[in-house]
Amino acid sequence: MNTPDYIRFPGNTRVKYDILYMLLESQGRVFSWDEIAGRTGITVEEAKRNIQSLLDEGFSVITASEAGCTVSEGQDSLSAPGIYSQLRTQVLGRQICYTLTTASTNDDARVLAESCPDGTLVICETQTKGKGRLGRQWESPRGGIFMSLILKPEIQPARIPPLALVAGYATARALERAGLNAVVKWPNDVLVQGRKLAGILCEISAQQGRIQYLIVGIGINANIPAALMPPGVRERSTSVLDQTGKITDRNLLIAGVLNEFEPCYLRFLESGLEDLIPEIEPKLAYVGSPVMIHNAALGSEEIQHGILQGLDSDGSLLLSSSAGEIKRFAAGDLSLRPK
Ligand code: BT5
Repeated sequence: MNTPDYIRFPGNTRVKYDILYMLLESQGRVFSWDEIAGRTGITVEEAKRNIQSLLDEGFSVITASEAGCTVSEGQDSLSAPGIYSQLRTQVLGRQICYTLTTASTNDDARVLAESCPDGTLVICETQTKGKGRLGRQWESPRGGIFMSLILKPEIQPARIPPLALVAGYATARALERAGLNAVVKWPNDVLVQGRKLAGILCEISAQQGRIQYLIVGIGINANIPAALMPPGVRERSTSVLDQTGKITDRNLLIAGVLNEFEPCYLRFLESGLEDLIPEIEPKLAYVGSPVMIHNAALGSEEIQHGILQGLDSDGSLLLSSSAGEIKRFAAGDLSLRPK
């Protein structure tokens, strides 16, 4: 499989992206052609060709005229330098692979994993075949966050399933910092006001009982009005924009997710989920409420009912039956709904 033309930061950044980030970092300021050329060490003609190439690539936030170029203020655009400047991590996101549009960042991350270090972040502006679990689709219009982390932990593959919950928890905390009351819906969703705002898809590649790499894909409805989602998704989803009424800084939110996720991930590698449960459980949706759980792979006859009690030490969900019996459900292909 071929991945689209990813730009690696730091790495193979081309001059046109240096120009783009210069404009993005000083939104509202007009850069003359001479200044652009002087700052990037190219001729004015080359500067014009590079700007045209960015416009052809879809960066319509740029306005070019005889006087020079600008990005008007308040534009929402992903930028690797914009993410770096807000990162407080040691490993996660220290390399960023960026492209404008692709089928799925998770699929590309699998290919990039061969040549990229642990912690690499793969991001894009839109996905044409965004993936959910079990072959489901993830709606990925522009304005959302589509990010995949390449991780290379040295732990047993069997310990990985609860990691989606940890990533969901980190995402919920980052959303909280953005002013939202976010909760984690076992096993892989983030909800705000009962609607889905983010989803996690973890994929693993293992050989002979050893993890080669792990991909943690996170989709967040940032600056997308849920009304633009197709019927069926629209009614059950929400976005940061819908919740706050404001365009959010996606670079800040991405850095926020990584800043929250890294310490949790390191603790998870060190001591498993158990250590994190006291923090995650209070953020778990539907605790104490009646829920139903079904195995999407097996069909509706597999539906089970109960009161959601919390998490077992391995991340399994605990439900109590009307007879008071406690049942455990391992993440697998299960979906949870309020009753
Ligand atoms: C998920 O699956 O929630 C995992 C989503 C992971 C997406 C990220 S984006 C970056 C990376 N690259 C990828 O290709 N994927 C990852 P699941 O639990 O199966 O939920 C999928 C269901 O959520 C769909 O069947 C819809 O009902 C609903 N849905 C689809 N798009 C949505 C959206 N943008 N917002 C809210 N709900 C959505």
